[in-house]
Amino acid sequence: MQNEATRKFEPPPSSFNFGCKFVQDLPAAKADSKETVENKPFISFSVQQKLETPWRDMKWTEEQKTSLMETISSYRPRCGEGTQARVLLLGPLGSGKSSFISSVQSAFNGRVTNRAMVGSSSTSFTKKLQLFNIRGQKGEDPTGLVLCDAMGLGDGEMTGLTLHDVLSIIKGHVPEGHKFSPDQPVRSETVGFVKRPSIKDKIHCVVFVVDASKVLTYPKGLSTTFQQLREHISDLGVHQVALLTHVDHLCTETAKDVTKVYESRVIKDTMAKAGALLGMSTSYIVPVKNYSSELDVDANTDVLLLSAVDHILQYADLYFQDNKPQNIQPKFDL
Ligand SMILES: Nc1nc2c(ncn2[C@@H]2O[C@H](COP(=O)(O)OP(=O)(O)OP(=O)(O)O)[C@@H](O)[C@H]2O)c(=O)[nH]1
Ligand SMILES: [Mg+2]
Repeated sequence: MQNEATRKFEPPPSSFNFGCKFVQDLPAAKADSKETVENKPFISFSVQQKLETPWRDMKWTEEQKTSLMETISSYRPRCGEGTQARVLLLGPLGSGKSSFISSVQSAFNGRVTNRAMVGSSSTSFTKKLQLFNIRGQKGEDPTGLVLCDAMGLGDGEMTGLTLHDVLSIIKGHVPEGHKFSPDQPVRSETVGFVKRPSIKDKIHCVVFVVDASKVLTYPKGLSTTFQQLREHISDLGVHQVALLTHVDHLCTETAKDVTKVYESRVIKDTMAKAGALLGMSTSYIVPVKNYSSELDVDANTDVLLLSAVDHILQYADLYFQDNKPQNIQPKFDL
């Protein structure tokens, strides 16, 4: 096995960067996907839109919320004292990565807080690698979960996170607070570069975040980007799941009452399309509604958000199962 620590870290050849041009790939009339989506009327919950039986089972109860909070708060990776599961959120700009982090923390705090800065911008609003220790209820000690926020995947040739920088984060080389710049890839000379990352520094699960209301209008190149990312991330032994955000933009009934999410045909169909976009089975994808304009938390929205965290932790835990100390120690025959 190659020794990561002794190998000099060099940026890979330029062909390693994403070749796709995102918005530029689209014909002029479609280039502003935002406008196309925002002008699209809400899809009403007609008879055809409502499914006879929910496509996934979910308990929308206060007990379920409490139980999910306890499961998440008590989760600790089985990999030595102090290690937390580091989960990296990746997705196009504006897909809701920072909002998800803030929403999860809001669910635990019992009030809506803007922990990770949320915003809208023509380039990614988030520019730095930021790590968020998720805290349990009422400021309890940190849970075993750290959500990592980074720049959105590019919307042009020279904007957004490059494949090289994504892989550098996952391998644990990128220091917290590093400001990404597509023309300055992370390298061993980068300030704070972590030369010999330990398991604590690495990413243990990647979560792709896509906006449900844009799944059909995302540039064609995005699918290639996801495919490239998934191949390289899988090679590093890191499991991947996905979040389908903005489900409230797809279906009015779900916007009014989030418990309708698994009864909505349009959301179910969009999940399948998101699966095709990401190149992953829908069993890895969960819908969420992030807090955006709300001032107060809602128990059902919390259940959906916390279920997503539970789903993520199951896949993060696989990393620790796959990399148990006995699995990486050489075996000697005595
Ligand atoms: N209605 C609704 N709005 C959302 C949802 N998730 C995010 N938003 C809004 O979408 C916009 C972008 O959200 P962000 O969380 O900043 O997205 P991001 O992926 O972090 O974006 P960058 O940092 O620019 O890459 C904000 O105005 C959010 O309030 C959602 O599930 N529903
Ligand atoms: Mg952000």
